[in-house]
Amino acid sequence: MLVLLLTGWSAAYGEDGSRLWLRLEAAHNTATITGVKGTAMTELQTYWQGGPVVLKRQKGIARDGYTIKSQGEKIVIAAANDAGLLYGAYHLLRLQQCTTQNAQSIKDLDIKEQPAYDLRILNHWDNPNGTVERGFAGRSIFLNPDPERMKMYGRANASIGINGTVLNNVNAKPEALSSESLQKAKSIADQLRPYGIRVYLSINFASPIKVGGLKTADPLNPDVIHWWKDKVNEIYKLIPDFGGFLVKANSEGEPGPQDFGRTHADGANMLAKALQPHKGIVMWRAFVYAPQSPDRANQAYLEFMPLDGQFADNVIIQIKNGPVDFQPREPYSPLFTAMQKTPMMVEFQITQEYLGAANHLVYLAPMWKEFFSFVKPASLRAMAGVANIGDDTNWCGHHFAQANWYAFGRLAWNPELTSKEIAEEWLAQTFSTQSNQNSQSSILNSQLVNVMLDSREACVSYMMPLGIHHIFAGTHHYGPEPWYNPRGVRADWTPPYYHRADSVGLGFDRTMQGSGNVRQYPDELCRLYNDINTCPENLLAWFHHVPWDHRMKSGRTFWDELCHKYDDGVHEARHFLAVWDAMQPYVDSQRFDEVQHKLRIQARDAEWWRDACLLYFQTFSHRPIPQDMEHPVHNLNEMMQFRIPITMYENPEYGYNK
Ligand code: GCW
Repeated sequence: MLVLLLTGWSAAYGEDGSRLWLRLEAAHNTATITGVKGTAMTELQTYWQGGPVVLKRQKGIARDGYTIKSQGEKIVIAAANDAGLLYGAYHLLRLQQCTTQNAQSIKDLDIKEQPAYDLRILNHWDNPNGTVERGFAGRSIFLNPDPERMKMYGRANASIGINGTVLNNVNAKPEALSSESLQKAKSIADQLRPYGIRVYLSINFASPIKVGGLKTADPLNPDVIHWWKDKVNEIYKLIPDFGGFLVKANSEGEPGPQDFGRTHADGANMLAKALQPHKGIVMWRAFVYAPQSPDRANQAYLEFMPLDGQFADNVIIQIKNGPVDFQPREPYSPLFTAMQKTPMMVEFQITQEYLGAANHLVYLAPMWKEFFSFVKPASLRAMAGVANIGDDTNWCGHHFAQANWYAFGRLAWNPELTSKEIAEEWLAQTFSTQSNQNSQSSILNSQLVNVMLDSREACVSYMMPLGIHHIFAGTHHYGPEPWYNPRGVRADWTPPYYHRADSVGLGFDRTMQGSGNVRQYPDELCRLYNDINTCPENLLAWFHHVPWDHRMKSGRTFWDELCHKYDDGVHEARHFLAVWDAMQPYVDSQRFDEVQHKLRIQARDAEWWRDACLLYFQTFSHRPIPQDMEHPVHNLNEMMQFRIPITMYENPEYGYNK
């Protein structure tokens, strides 16, 4: 016991990442916490090491918002609801963890916070059999929900303001609505309720047929309407605060209203009507595209714009940040600025399907902030993030992937926070210890904050620079496969559809002369993107078929610039490893080794991406790789033979490794 007390919580529990950023040490002298009882009080009683805190309910504060004020020796947290008190409590605990002094010194507080969005929600792509689609951190935490794990999940989410979770994959199995799964959803909802988190479910649009035994799922058919109403009532009997449905319809083979000659609005509104008496909502995804479409980037706009204004009040259209699919860089989806009369929410992907899975350190806040530099946060109703969580001990597969879960929550609370502020907070909470708390932790934080901030751009450079997109491997999506084009696979699932490399150049012509995609953007951006001389270079090959000899701002040809970008990316990835290696004295050994192992994979993968893409594109450009950069060290034919034998539910152990 004495040893435990002396060495503290962290030594007792080890540093395996299981406590995420909540590496709070149990308070030795319980502080006096008075006022409203509940989870906020319990958390503060357990972990707050400062002076007395009063929790009080106060009208006039926005829902989920709070104030924290010092009054003499006391700190008063006031909120309109329990969730607000809890968020206030976690704010205080965050201050305690981030200060280099002790909590007793936290004074003169005058904080006022309210969330930008009422709904801050995770989407789990978890299947009933425990696999997680694009999950790189093990199996579903909801398969056999472990109460301790659920509690930690609740705490972690509440600590960053997340208040909703969709428990199952948008590729929803009909059995998501069976009595057995609803019982399970109820049990999870009961465990998460104390943390202010509501549960939601993804539904399969054909459920009335597949579960209900009806002949149709036509949203205008009275029996179908009735079936959904009954189902919804059944759910609310079990889960009175159930949040609602997330729907992927008529997309990638999922059923939807179009199968019955109806529109997305008909489908969404029918479900919305069933949920409305219970205050439930429908999040209807705009991720749709037809295999025969000449430009997949055009599709969501074409299907949804004609329906603008036709959706019920409790429907929100959930749109991925980019018009294609979570690529390392895409322009924003033009639906966001086009739709005027429909509530919209953005769907970000926290899990790194296209950004190195759980092997690459890629901090995603800068990517999401880039989106918000085009789409005003206030134009949205809510924010969703595809979770990167599994049953791995450290939850996310990579210790630094935890930062993306963290950043998602913080930005859903306040999209004005900077990537740097969030990274600094996260680092301080995740890596500081008693022994490195002062000057050493600032060395660690200042070095790592730059690695984090530069990591997304580095990833773009070594994977898909200058607007290139969708050139990843088939099925599992890990690593480069710009040549992937097997017979029988739909064209818009193959890289050549996107990169269009030929003897002239590289890239997808989306100008007025091409697919016309630029027209979906506001006039000013349309003109900017349409002209190869004004189009931002980081989106050049997204909007243009760029001639190999096109002159870039640097004075180089497009081909030479492409080569240099790839090579720069490789050097950055190696630099991240070098910075980390120098951090060894300041990081516990387990996490040091695990992150080092991953950074080594990342550096080798970056080389693999560079070599594969440059050697492959060179077969079209017929131009030499510039002398003033490192030349490929791998052989194209060998890389083209290489396959990783995994499914879309696993993290690859490593990439090309010859
Ligand atoms: O990015 C693609 C993924 C699919 C996913 C789909 C979607 C859940 O490759 O695995 O399916 O997007 O968002 O619906």
